Amino acid sequence: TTIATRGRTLAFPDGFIWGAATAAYQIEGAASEDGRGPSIWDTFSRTPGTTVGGHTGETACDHYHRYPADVSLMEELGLEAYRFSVAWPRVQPSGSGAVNAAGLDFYERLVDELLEAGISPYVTLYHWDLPQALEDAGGWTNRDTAYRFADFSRIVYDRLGDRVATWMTVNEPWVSAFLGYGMGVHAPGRTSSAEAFRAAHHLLLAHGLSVRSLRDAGAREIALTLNLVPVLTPGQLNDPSLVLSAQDAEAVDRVDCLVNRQFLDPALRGTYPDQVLNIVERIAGLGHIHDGDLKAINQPIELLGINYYTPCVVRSGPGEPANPAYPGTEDIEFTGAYAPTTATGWPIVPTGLSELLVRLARDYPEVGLLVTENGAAFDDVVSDDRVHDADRTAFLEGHLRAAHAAIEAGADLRGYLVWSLLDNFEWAEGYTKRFGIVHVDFDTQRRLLKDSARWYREVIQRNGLWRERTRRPTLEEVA
Ligand code: PNW
Repeated sequence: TTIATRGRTLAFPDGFIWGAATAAYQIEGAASEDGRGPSIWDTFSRTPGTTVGGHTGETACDHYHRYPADVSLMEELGLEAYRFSVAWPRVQPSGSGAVNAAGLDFYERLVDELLEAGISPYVTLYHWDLPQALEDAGGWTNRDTAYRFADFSRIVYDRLGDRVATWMTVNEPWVSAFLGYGMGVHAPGRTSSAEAFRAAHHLLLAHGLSVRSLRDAGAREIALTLNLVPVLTPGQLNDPSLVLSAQDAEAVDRVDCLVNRQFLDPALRGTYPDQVLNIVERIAGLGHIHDGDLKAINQPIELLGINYYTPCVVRSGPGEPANPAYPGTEDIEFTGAYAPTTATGWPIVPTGLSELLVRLARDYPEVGLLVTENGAAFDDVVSDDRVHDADRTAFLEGHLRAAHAAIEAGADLRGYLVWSLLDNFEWAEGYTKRFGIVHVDFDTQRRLLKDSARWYREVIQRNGLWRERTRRPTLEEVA
């Protein structure tokens, strides 16, 4: 890829895709309307003590009713792509069998509205809202759920496949498995490391079976979306060329295997790393990994979706218990990074994105890359109908510069989707963490473009950044 320098513009490649992302349960609301069945996030968020303030996605951004105005907003921003997810329990209220026509109708209306506005729909088939009936039968710890997901994928494809070009299977299986079944901080709120590993494998199997059924039906562009995390030591944060001790190198490799390669390798190479198999065997046994599964998981795909927020900083720590989110990490210290943080407390490390992209391009050269999520929560303040979220703009600019550097280093990065279009239901954090480039007043449902959205619109228009860093406003301009 060659990138032209156009005057003062730091240009992205021609055809680079600019967009934004959301997920069904985080924005739709209308949780009990038009025949939608309950999902594990309805059950979980209605359980006292699970989400901040007891918040649920019952109403969220009311996008289910307001989608035409929301698509107009996207058009106003000049978005070229919009990634959203299909709520499985809207389409199949009990996760298998009967199809709810009203559910499919909604996504058809949304897709048509997007196409009319010239925006490409990017469809995620699973963004965490498992039908409760399937959870009652074991959820992702039950192998059968993977087969049900392949059926559901086909049902959605059959309705929208003539209009949707890009299909994403499961979003962030690591989060579903380890925060949902291991730590219990996400739905379904179970706390078993063994179940988390089984869930992870079945989510991968679901991906593979879904790719197969989408492909059979004619899908041409299919992606797996992973939360990918550069893993490094505190020393490497300051000096990337630092040579690690054998113990620190082992700590980094083990965490990298658990969070990244546990998913990348099966999907893109058809293997589990030995380090992962050893840990899975010790904690969960290997009985749930059947002959032929890795072959089923390793289906050719066109795109890898990368959700990047923050790196994972670790070093050797003899005697440390395992981090509950990462079973198998005994004797490793999770130090965190000494860096400014966002409102979720996540350190801001834009170079993590370039390192990640360059590494993926090197280790998995066959697959195209797409940033499917990147963004940040900050404590926004509305005044005079404006949100001066300079911190978010700086976050996005820093990460886009990092993405640009990775492209220059040869990474086949096709596009960038900001998380998120709208402030929304941020899972366990409820509505207290705002990731949107568009502000939402959850009392009135009024939308307001933040300064970051206006900035992003200009970036899209010029297909690039400014050579010089965005000028900070003077005090007078802020006043
Ligand atoms: C991702 N963690 O979730 C999801 O794909 C989005 O739905 C979500 O809104 C976004 O990132 C921001 O959080 C994550 O605690 C949630 O490690 C939690 C974690 C990671 C990703």
